[in-house]
Amino acid sequence: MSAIESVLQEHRVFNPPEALVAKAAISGMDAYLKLTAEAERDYEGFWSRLAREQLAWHTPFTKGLDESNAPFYKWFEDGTLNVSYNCLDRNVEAGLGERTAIVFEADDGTVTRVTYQDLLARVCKLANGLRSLGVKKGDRVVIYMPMSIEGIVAMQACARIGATHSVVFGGFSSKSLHERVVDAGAVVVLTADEQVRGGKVLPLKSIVDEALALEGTEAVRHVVVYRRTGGNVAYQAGRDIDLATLVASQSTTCEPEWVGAEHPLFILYTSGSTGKPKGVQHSTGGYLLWAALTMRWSFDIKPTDVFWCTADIGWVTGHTYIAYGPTAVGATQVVFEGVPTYPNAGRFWDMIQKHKVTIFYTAPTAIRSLIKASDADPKVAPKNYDLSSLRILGTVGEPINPEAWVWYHTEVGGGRCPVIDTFWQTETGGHVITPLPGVTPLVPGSCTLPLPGIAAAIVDEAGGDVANGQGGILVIKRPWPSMIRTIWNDPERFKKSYFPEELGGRLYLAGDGAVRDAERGYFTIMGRIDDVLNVAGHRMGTMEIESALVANPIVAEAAVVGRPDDTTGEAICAFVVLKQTRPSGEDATRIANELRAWVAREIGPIAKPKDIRFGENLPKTRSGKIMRRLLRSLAKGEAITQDVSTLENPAILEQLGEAK
Ligand code: 6R9
Repeated sequence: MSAIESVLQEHRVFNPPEALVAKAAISGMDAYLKLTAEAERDYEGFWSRLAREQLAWHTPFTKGLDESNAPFYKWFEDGTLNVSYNCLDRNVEAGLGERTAIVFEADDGTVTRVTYQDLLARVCKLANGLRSLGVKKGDRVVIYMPMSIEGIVAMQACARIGATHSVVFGGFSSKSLHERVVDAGAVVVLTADEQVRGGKVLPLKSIVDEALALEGTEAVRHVVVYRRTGGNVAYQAGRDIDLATLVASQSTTCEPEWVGAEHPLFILYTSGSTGKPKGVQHSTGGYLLWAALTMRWSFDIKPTDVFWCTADIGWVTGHTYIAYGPTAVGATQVVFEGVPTYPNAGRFWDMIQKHKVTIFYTAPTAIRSLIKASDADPKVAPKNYDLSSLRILGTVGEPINPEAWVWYHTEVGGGRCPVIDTFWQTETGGHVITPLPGVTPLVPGSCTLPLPGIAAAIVDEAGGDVANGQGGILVIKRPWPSMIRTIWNDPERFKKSYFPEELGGRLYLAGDGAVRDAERGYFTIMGRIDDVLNVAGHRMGTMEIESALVANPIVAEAAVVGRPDDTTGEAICAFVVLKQTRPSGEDATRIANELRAWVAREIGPIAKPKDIRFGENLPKTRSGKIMRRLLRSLAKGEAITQDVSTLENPAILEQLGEAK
């Protein structure tokens, strides 16, 4: 049975716990429906009310939504505010200065606590430091840092002075980093000497040096280095400076730069269906509204909670639910440097027990790998730990299969904690379709219903509505405050990718297939419908990996597809034609390993193909199109039942069936 069939046949329903409903921010289905009706009645007024309630404005806005240049929508445009002021000063002014903002646990288990007062002081010092390097409002700053207090401070410091940050995940290669630094036109790069994950020390600064040695990076004036390990790294005189040196003499206060609500808070690169990553540009006001609102709505955050999102700041989840959301609502959060399997696969449970985590937010791929690990070694199973502090669980990044959902609910949540399956994307800024802990009866594998005001729908290829029970294309019919504003440097691509003419030019195209069930209208996401793979919750473009492979001098041609994988959701499978004759036996294994290492260097280890298969050619139609559908069947190991009569070279299928 396929994953989607198993969700659609899922009849177990888990009602929200009474005690939770009683105290929830949105309490009961009637309260949800009331908000939905309010948005329906007065869409602009609804979001304006929430923006006034949730955020501190320096200058109030007078208009909610501006649609005059659609699909380049603007929200709260004439209002001014500052994100760092909202996340830090506002909490301190409200008397929360002594509250713990961050409980940081390092890879080796060392714990550091930072209060809101401390965090504000550290952010101000770095903000002043950046200003002293000449960084101004609107300048771009690339952050290539490990999970750390400093990483969050760096993001908040940029926000404080109105610099637009672009965080690049620390697992990306120098080439990927270079591409992003150039596209963003960064003037400063913030990094660390090294990073520590799973007991291993990995380079960062040397990768920055490699990236900046490549062409087109002349705009980068300074590299600021956080000393994480104290390892021996090269410094370029005049360009590189230690973070500690930069902030040493800086003041602990710093006047925030008041920016317009549409000012770009950040650019975050994500994969699309071409080889070039897209710089998703987010706003200040609408984005921050979402970060705060969804902490309250989806996670029902309370002053007594200890929130833990296990994402990395290099991904959007680490932006909205680590750097901005928890701080915007004055929450206490755990931030973790390491990996879930070090020193053993009980690490998450141990940390939940130790820090009395109440809301835990992780990815299905982590859950699935921890299920496997605790099957193999019962000592690391959640039942060996006291997880009674937990009250809400969340998941994000990819569809969660019902088996993993039920395990999470039962073994981790003790059957008490709602599992909040939050569907969203880099482009949506925060949750868009998600259950609410005090509202929604849960069905394992379904992300249930849109947030109030989110006009999610399923349409066919012409943009027409599709009946419940029938699959189709997931769209959002009206603009919402935290939506992507544009693709940095490429507004045309923004329009084409997200508001395609084929769908009428006004529907936001998510890029996922979905279905609503007939009974409740609940949404289930069926996965990407474009050339984007989701490997362990990481978005990877097939074209990006193909371009990396063909950049190798021995490769003539390559095609990349995904195939289902028990742990990572999808796995990368590459079909490769070499310039030399097709290798076999040990030769093939050796070359496959070389190509994996090559892709790791070109993009990053997350893009390494799991399977590499060599052929003398790829299956093509007579007009020369690669038949990807056939490749997907081959990757899965399925018998080919499709019509192959249009295939130029049917004999190739047999060769490509063998994995290396
Ligand atoms: C936040 C994030 C977005 C893509 C998205 C979809 C998949 C995310 C999901 C989910 C099913 C969920 N996705 N959450 N699929 N259920 N709860 O992951 O952003 O990295 O941009 O990925 O991830 O395919 O289109 P991003």
